[in-house]
Amino acid sequence: MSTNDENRMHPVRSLLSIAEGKRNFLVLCHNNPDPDAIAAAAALKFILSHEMKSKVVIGYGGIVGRAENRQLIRRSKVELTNVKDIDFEEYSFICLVDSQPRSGNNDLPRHIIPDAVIDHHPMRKETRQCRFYDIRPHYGSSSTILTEYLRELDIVPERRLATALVYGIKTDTGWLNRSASKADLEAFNFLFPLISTRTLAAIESPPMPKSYYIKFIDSINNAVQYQDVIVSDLGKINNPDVASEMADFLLRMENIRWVLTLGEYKDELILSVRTSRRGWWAGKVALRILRGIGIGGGHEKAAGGKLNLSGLAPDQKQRKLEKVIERFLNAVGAAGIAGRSLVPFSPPDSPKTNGGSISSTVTQ
Ligand SMILES: [Mn+2]
Repeated sequence: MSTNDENRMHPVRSLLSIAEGKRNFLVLCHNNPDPDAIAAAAALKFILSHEMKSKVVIGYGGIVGRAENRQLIRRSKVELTNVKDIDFEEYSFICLVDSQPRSGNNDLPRHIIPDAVIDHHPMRKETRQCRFYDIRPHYGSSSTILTEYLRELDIVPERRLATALVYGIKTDTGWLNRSASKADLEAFNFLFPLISTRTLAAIESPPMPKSYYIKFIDSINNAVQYQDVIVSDLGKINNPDVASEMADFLLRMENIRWVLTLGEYKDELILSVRTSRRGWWAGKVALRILRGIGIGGGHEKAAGGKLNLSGLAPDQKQRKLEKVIERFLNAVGAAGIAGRSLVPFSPPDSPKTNGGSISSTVTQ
């Protein structure tokens, strides 16, 4: 555990003691929040409103993309407020959850030092300036940290919150199989008898939009295989979570150990890295391929990042994309391997040429 010294023994008590006397609380998730961020924020909101008898707002930047995540919010009745409707100056206590200051994945204004940070990503030096921080990179999820806080306070979470926390642990650890520790298993075992399995099932299989199915076509058609590595350029995507959804999907292919997916969302190139290898490789690779050109990071087997494309002409965008792919192939030891299209034949109706130039298979 990497916490301020006085926090080490009873982190939640330290958190509550520095929150004493404050009135308006903001719990801020990372952008495009995932189930772990949503559930951990909901648990922290519960703790703060229960113990401090004060108003607590959960904020997030970006959008909630995945249908599962929207279903989680609906079924767990978690209220989230987009940062565009948040005036940060209104809050006397700001807590970052599942994210850290200046990590590039949250919309906290740069001049604000949050009062508290709770996260399970690797420690950042900016976090040490905060009055309270509880950073546990060896944990599989932030939901696990928050479950421990509830237990420390003898709070038995009600069904909806327990269900959300289980889903948060489940998605960040792939049913306790990915980057999970003994603490994650213990939190899971504590929560599981308290959940609604019917709600959990409803969260896991919501109705999917048609665009979701159509994106599979691009992710397969545009996939290039380099032995046990797949790279797929998804073209334009309608929400940033599509990159990770398609990366998860492609990683399940037999004999594939690495996947990189890339997608253009608004003015950014979003990328997602997945591996079945153990040992923090995904996070390291994401950092390496984005060094100096973007921001990113992640966990043992799943990571991601983004780089800015605003103001770039199409050929400049293309060069950036190629640079990312080249760095990725270098980082995973696939440089020099000839890539082959995953699909061994062109779809019957795809045009082969376009006015003499080779047409892209990116269909938008
Ligand atoms: Mn997380």
